[in-house]
Amino acid sequence: MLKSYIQECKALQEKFSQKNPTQKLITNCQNTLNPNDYTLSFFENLEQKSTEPMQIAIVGQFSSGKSTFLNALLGQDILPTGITPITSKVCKICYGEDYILEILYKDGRKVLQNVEFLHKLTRENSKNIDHFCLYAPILLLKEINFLDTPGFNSQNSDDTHATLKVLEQVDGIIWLTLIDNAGKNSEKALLKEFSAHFAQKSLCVLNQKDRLKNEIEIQTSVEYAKIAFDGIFANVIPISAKLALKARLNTTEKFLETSLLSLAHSIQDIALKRTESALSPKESLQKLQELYVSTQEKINTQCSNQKDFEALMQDSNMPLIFEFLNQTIKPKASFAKAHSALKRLKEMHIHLHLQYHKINQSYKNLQKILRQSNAEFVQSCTTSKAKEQKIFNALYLNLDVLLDSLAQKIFNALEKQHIIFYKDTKTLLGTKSKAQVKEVTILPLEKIKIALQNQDTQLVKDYKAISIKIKNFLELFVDSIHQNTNTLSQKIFLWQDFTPKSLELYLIAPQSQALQDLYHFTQHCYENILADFNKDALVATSFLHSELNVLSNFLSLNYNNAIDLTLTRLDLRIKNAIAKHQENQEEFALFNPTLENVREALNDAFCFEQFQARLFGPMNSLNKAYAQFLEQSKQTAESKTQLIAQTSFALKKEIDKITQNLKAIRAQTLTL
Ligand SMILES: Nc1nc2c(ncn2[C@@H]2O[C@H](COP(=O)(O)OP(=O)(O)OP(=O)(O)O)[C@@H](O)[C@H]2O)c(=O)[nH]1
Ligand SMILES: [Mg+2]
Repeated sequence: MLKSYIQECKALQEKFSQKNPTQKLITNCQNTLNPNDYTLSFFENLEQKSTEPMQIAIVGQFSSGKSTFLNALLGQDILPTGITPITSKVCKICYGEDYILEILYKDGRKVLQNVEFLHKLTRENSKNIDHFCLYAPILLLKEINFLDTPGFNSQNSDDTHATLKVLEQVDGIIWLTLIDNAGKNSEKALLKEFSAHFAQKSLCVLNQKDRLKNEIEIQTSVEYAKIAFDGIFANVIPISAKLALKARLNTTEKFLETSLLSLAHSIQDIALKRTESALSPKESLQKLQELYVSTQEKINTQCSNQKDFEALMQDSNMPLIFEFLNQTIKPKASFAKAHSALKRLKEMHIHLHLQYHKINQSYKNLQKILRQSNAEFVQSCTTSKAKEQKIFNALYLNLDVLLDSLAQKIFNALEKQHIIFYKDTKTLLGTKSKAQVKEVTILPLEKIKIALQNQDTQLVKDYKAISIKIKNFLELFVDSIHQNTNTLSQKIFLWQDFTPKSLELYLIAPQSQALQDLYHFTQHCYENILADFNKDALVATSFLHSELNVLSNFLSLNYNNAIDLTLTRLDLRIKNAIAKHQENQEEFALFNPTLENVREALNDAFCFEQFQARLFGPMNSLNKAYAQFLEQSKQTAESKTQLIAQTSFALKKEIDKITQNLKAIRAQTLTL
């Protein structure tokens, strides 16, 4: 297996080393590019085109003598000719070891036939045929292929169509026109359509010059055609295809080809009859004698006519056509092949470069949107936070005022009572207890509790209202945050809509991986980009939601407890102080709560410090929620931008490869 692999590699290397520089460059370019960026047929076609013989189409009005002209070129009366429109299918004439006809059907079938088949064709029985390929053992065909085409201006528009299609693929044309009718406006209009494409590789042939009276008429027609077709053709040559064909069918080579073959047949025939004893020795000798004499006569005629046929050939002007083909077309053929292959290769690379550039640009546009989003988020959050912060602070101040009035109410409810305290004094007679009446503050616990915990009082209603306001504050925040993500979504959806449209114009490689990736990315824009920003918004919202819930629930569920706790603590403190004072008046003072003492007790029971920190402090919950959203969305934008940057980097690498190829193509073009 390894052996066959090595052999395969060697064969490939050998094939590669036989390639000319243009072909090598084509292969290099193909190897460099991403396989999804081109179709195999493009490079196969390109390489084939750069090696195959030059394609020259014989075109002109119907019955101008195109097929006769090609027969004269081939030196064979193969292609059917006639005074009505005859050729209805394109016939490509290429090099082959033998004369053989390949029929290429419209359904893709290929069938080999004798060349005589062409003469049996009718429009009816050739309906399913697309075109023909005629193989002939003529060396010129190794370098130039000719295409016989249906004539223009026949009544069948399909013929004109078939010819126009051929013109898109060939490298040059021979325009064949009647010498006494050349340079008509209709001809010029038709030629102008495609002549620029062929430039100096085209020839105008004025046919049937034998029908004009003399050389002066011929020259007049040539001059007229030269002016009429100015700039379109490399040359204008008057010929007679009919005379040329006649001359070519009667050359000494042709004579030898046919005579030697028939002589061999005749001798073989005599020999056969001799072995079968059908001929006596005398008869056989006589037959040989006759064959000798008739052959001698044919040779004599050929020798005496040879000069006439040579003159006929000169007179037909056909040698000028061969000269043009050999001296003008052939040298240009290889150059033209390489040039056209490089041109197509360059065009393909430029388009591909543009496609990659556009893809990259699309990603860059997205990066720009993401970068801008960050700055826009900061700006919009700063504005909305400034507004919301005032409302947020007001919630805290409301609670503060409410606790103040609660404190006042409790303070006002404190009562004074007179209690007798006994103080022991030591006398000479022993210890003596002395009674002393003192005014003390007491807390009518149950009475205040009932008054403060009555749900119908304005105070309790205000208190509940704060709880609801704190809970509802979240909506404001959610609206502001969504405003940010919605603006970003709109921009991204616009980008998503615009991206495929912006690429339509530059599509050369629809299967390109980079393009497919971009399409996939745009189709999944939400999952790829927006989902994470929405998640950031959700995380910040959830944070604030739980913060506000804690505060709001504390206020709504804990009011009675907090009041209980405040009053019980105050009462205990007062009672403790009285008890201690009872024990030792010097050491322990009575406790007469001030307004501040009451407020402090309320602060404690209501966890006021928590409210202060979460609603008012420098790092209050609103501040934290916004900071969290901005930080998270900044990180999200950065990670997305970085991801896109990686894609962009890979794209740039491809673009660099294409640029390198383009440089090599340009350099190779300069060497031609
Ligand atoms: N007198 C004269 N007749 C010619 C010459 N060349 C061709 N013809 C005749 O012109 C007629 C048309 O020739 P074709 O070769 O069939 O012309 P074509 O351009 O191939 O015609 P379509 O295939 O129908 O478009 C035939 O009868 C030819 O014999 C020429 O040089 N002189
Ligand atoms: Mg023809």
